[in-house]
Amino acid sequence: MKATAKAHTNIALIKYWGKRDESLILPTNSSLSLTLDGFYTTTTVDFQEGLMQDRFLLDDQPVEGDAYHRVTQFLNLIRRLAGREDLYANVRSINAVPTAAGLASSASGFAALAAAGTKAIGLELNDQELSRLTRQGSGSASRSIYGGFSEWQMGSEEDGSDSFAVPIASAEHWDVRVAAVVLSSRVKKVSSRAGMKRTVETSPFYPGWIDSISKDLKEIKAAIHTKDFEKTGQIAEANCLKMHATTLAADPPFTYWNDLTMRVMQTVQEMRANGIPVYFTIDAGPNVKVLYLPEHEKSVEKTLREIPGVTDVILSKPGQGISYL
Ligand code: 2P0
Repeated sequence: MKATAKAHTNIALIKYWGKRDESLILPTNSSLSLTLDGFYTTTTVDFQEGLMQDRFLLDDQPVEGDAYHRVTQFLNLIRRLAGREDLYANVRSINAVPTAAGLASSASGFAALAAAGTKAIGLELNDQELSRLTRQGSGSASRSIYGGFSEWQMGSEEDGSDSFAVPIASAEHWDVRVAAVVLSSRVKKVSSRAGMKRTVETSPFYPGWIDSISKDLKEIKAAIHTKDFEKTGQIAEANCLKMHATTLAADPPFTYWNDLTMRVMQTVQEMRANGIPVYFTIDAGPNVKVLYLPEHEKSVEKTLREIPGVTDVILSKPGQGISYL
């Protein structure tokens, strides 16, 4: 009972920042992302009779500890859904997500695991059901079921039945590019899980964040549909700054930025002042992702690479949703 699936990671333009239920992974706000072609995970799940426990190989290395635990917990959900709690699996994942790029490999990782695992055990889930299940592995992964732009609708049910992602526009709809600017491969000090929890619990700015989401979402969806790059970029950049502002007001306060993060942000704003439409967004780490259009690729890449302290710039197009190999 074996299946292989490939999933791409995604970059949030409207950020997921906060949970209302930590075990079911239910968010306090809806979010919207672009799936990226350049970063993906390929996972094979092989359920076998007679195995005594799950085994998880990541890039051919056996994984133990927390990461192993998250995978077996997620396989438990699949086993329970299929009524096959007697089966264990060999799981083999290959990550084509440079960890140093600061793009969440948990998004592509759990999306590929969910797709391969459910298929291997014989479940036939539609995209919505698959997204809802994937959400319980990692929130942002729920959006990686689809290619192009997708929205994770937070839902309101306590059991999470209405919290899943839906497609907004395909990868073919609009060729918006993303440059991942690599600054640092240091392990982040505050994980996104811990960071969002502290922010929800202590930041006086958090209610302001929540209040602003529905307007951002409504406006960015309209801008994506009409391919209004300036509008899309402005909303994404402002949404990112708002998310990061909430962490500065947390107790104890923290930030994911370092000096180079600021430098890249300023360079992006300078490029814009010089007439090149580019916008930044930043997740729970110091690296910056830059949104641009294909016609500006050469100049954007060159300018970003010239910033002292930038170690790499990785370019990506919109990517596809889940596929089975
Ligand atoms: C996002 N991030 O929307 C936001 C923006 C980081 C900043 O989703 O706890 O790994 O597994 O649900 O999805 C990172 O958090 O968190 C994240 P869990 P996840 O992409």
